[in-house]
Order: sequence, then structure tokens, then C-alpha cells
Amino acid sequence: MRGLDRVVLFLDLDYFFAQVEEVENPAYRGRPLVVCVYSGRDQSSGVVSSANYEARKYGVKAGMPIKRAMALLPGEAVYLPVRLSHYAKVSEEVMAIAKRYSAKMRVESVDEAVLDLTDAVGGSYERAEEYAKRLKSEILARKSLKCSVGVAPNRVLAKIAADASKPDGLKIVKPHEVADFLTTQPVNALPGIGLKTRQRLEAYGVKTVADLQKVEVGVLERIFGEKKARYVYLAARGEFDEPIQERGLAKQVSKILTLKRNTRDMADVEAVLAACLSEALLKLSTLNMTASRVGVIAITSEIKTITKQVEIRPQTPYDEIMKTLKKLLHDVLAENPSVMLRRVGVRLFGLNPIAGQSKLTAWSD
Ligand code: DCP
Ligand code: CA
Ligand code: CA
Repeated sequence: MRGLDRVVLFLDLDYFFAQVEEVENPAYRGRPLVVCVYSGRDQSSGVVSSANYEARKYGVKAGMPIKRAMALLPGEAVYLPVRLSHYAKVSEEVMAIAKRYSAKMRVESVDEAVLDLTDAVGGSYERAEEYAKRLKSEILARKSLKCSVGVAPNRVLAKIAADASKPDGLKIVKPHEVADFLTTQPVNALPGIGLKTRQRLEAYGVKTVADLQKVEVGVLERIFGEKKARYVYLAARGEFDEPIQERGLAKQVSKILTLKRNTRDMADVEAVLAACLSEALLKLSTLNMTASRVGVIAITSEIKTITKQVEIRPQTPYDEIMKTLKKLLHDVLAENPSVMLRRVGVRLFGLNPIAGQSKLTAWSD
């Protein structure tokens, strides 16, 4: 006898940080709103962290310099500083709601979770659809937040379905619909394939997932390296599968971003480093952990990795860590006078759980 059809649900909160601000400040509704990570150099230096749909209409998106967003947006636009620990708290409340829909759940990021519903719905996609609708309306009723949900036979497909349904969407992809659903998607619909890889693939004439399915493994290995090629090969066929399990306690969190151009100019690097720090700290707060060491990661134009780290007090404020990071990076540049930076990043480690509070990671106990 065949086992139950696997049913996986992927949940992604819409324009998360910006939506939280909108919900809590009804006066901003209907206006373009951007949540910003200010680097502190001057009043408008830094990057956009999250933009609502009104702001996206003007071409504003996450990762864009705030100055560029200001040039694109009309005067009525609202600019707010990130409140990371607050979003982490809201995230935890949403995740607690989702957790009741399946014991097999993994929080993937501050605004994403994946749930294995197979047992909960007995392999029925009809019941899964009811679950998904109920989950969406419960999150809306209790937290006033909209989200997008995908339901499919594995995590990768469910995430693609959720992305494809944004905003406030629900997309169900039943097992017999997988092939048709996938082939029409652009290659960058696959998680892990970004716009840069999409451009590289276009040089091979590969635009859709259907095109990608025709690329030989050897070619995929040249483009992606062996391990990722295996993922891309299977994901393009809707066959990349993995059990949904909670993660063990994290040992470190890090975030690395690529610079616009290779540089040694601290002014170019600062905002990117600030964005890395805010993402790393956010991750840390969703894990409900503190860090006792911080490190800067510098990846050179020759793809050499240089790191430098120091001890910090637990719960050192953002600005102070940022100062430390700038000093570390400054030292890296001074000690390596000829290198150009290609990517920079932040690593927080020596992690310890914050005692005596409810925590997301408690689920893995
Ligand atoms: N984030 C950030 N900087 C980025 C990308 C994301 O600070 N470069 C933060 C802000 C987002 C949150 O992470 O609100 C979730 O990231 P998503 O990529 O899911 O973006 P949104 O939720 O904002 O938008 P969407 O509605 O497209 O999911
Ligand atoms: Ca989101
Ligand atoms: Ca997301």
C-alpha cells in the first residue's frame, strides 16, 4: 500500500516589518512606508529593510539605499527606523499560533515557517486547504497581519507556491499539479537562485524552470558547484525533499552581503555592514539568544576570507557593536593594504540562551 501523500505548508508574512508598523499606526495606512536601517553616518544614510506595497509601486525595495528610496517616493511617504526586538516578539506570537497546526514545524526566519501537515490532515489536500485558510484567518484575527501560504508535497514547492501567491495569497499545488506549476516558473522562483544567478543562466538561454530541467548535471556542477548542483537538479524537478524538523540550538548566526563594487572605502561598506548586523541581531533575537563574541567577515576580490573577532558583553546595544565592527574592518584593511573587498559580513557567536523567558527554541526540547 502507498503511504499518505506528503503535505507541506509554507507560511511567509507579507512585507513583514513594514506591515507591523502599518498595523500599529493606522494613520500610515495607504501611504508608502519604508522601514530603514540607518547606518548613523548622516540622517539619511543606510538601507531599506522592508517596504509596503504602496512604496513598492515606486520601485522601492529591501536593500536599496534610503537616499535612493527618498528620490523615488512622494512627499507623503513614511520612513521609520527598524525595531528589531519588537518584530521578533510579534514573530514569536505568530509562530506560536502556527505551531498549533502541526507539531512538525520549523521556524525558518523571522517571518517564515514550514509545517509538515501530512499526519494532521491524513494526506488530504482538501483538508490542508481548510487548515491553510483557518491559519490565515487566525493570524489576521489575532495579530491583524496578512500572510501568504503555499501548500505542496515538499518544502521547496510550498515556498515557491507561497511566493507566487503574494500578497495575502494562498496557493495549493497538489501532487499531480506539480509538473505544470513548476515548468512555467522563472528560474529565480527556486529558493537559492537569486537575480545574479538568473542572469548567469540567461547566458545559457535558460529562463524558466522548464529550460533548467534540460541542463545536464555536468553543466549545473560547473555553474553551481557539486553540492548546490544536486539541489538545483532535484528542485527543478520538484523532487528536492527533506524532513521538516526543528533545528537544534544554533552555535552562531551570521549574515554576509555582496558590495555594489569592489572597494576599500569604509564609506561604501558601512551601510552594508549595518544591514548585516541588523539581520544577524534579528536572527539572534528570534532565537532568544545573546552573543558573547562578534566578528567581521571580509571576502576579498580574490575570494579570500579574512575574519577578525572580539569579545562583547551580552546584549551590547546595536550602535556600540557597529562601532566595534567598523574598527575591526578598519584593522583588516590596515593589515591587508592591497586587498579589495567584494563581500562583507557579520558573525555573532558564543551564543547563550536568554534565561527565564519563553523562547522559540523551546520547541526543540
Ligand atoms: N529584511 C531586511 N533586509 C533585507 C531583506 C529582509 O531587513 N534585505 C527583513 C525585513 C523584512 C523581513 O526581513 O520585513 C522579511 O523579509 P522578506 O524577504 O520576506 O520581505 P518582506 O516580508 O518585507 O516582503 P514580502 O512581502 O515580499 O515577503
Ligand atoms: Ca515576508
Ligand atoms: Ca520572507
